Amino acid sequence: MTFTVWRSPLRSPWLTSVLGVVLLVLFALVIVTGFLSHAAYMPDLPHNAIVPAGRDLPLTFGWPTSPSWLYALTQGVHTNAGLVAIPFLLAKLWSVIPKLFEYPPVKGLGHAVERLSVALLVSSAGFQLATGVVNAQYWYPFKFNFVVAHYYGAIVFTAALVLHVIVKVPAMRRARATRAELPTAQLTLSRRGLFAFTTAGALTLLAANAGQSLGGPFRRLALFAPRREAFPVNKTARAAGVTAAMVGPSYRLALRGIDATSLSREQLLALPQRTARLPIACVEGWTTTQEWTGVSLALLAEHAGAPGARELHVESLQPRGVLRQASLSGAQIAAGLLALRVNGEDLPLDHGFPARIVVPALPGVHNTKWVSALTFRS
Ligand SMILES: Nc1nc2c(c(=O)[nH]1)N[C@H]1C(S)=C(S)[C@@H](COP(=O)(O)O)O[C@H]1N2
Ligand SMILES: [Mo]
Repeated sequence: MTFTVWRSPLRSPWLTSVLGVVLLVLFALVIVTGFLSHAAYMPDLPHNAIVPAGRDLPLTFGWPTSPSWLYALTQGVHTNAGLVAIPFLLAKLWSVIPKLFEYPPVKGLGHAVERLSVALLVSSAGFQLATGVVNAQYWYPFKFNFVVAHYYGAIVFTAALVLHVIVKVPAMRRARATRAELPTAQLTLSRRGLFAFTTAGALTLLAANAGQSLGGPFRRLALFAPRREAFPVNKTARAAGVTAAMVGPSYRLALRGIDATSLSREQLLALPQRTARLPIACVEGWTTTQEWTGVSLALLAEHAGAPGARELHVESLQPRGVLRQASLSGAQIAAGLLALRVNGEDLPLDHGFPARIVVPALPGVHNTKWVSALTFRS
């Protein structure tokens, strides 16, 4: 028995299963790129752990340093596919809403387990999409750590989705054969109209966001993005607690390896300089590519008496917060820069003056600004 308020003849197992296939493709993209993003953080290195390494899935590997736009691509796909999924998820929930009010609510043990797994799937999908959307708005309104919660949420969501697909494959097979002709007289919207409406919603979200993921001139077109300028500032020096006095003439970069030394900014500028066009690509799904100039990290490792170092611990002048330090792998040391200048000028304070890390294909979060110390380990 169902309530008669749900009268649309558009609802059918066929419609639900078609929307399910679209969502399966989108969610597969979101899940794969999401776990790749976790691996790109290199949580096996100290200070990069977003969940304790002993309690993590064994999914980390040596995230590559080329092509330089690799993280911009994977995270762009992750955030944009997630956004596009929202209208299709809403349409699919609409297509099955009468089932929510089914009577009796539970028909037996199997039915109870199925309903519970659907509840877990819907609530975890809602949690992942909601936290993802506010993160893509650079908004952190909750008390918990976004990255940790979104990661644990992803594990629950992935498990619930796999279970749901296994349980529903037979029903989907049956539904494909049941595409009935609809009684056109009763329709206020055709089936084609429903798909057009849902797709239009998805394309609107995509068009309003994709520009910040593509970067360059496209950033201007991202109407839903909070920052549309070509070279945005994520966290200002002021917000990080970095003052002009801290980066004044008394600034010295501490270099530790076998030897411990320190270099002034003038001494850093006197070393051989390298220039490279490299992106900053944030977990929030935006990217910006600029021309960075500075000293290669491999050369600084030699200065610290640790040529070919396998690990680098980077610390910032920033007094507090988890983002004041990060670790890089041997491959990232070999490919990375300690940038002193950008686009031919001194780094602006908000972009990390006197010196910041820039490594190809690295998530933005590890491109530490206002670097105070580099410790190389072999
Ligand atoms: N010291 C420090 N470095 C930092 C951060 C920070 O908060 N503190 N934010 C990181 C993050 S999350 C990103 S995406 C980039 C953004 O670089 P931008 O502010 O130059 O755009 O800087 C990274 N470096
Ligand atoms: Mo970031």
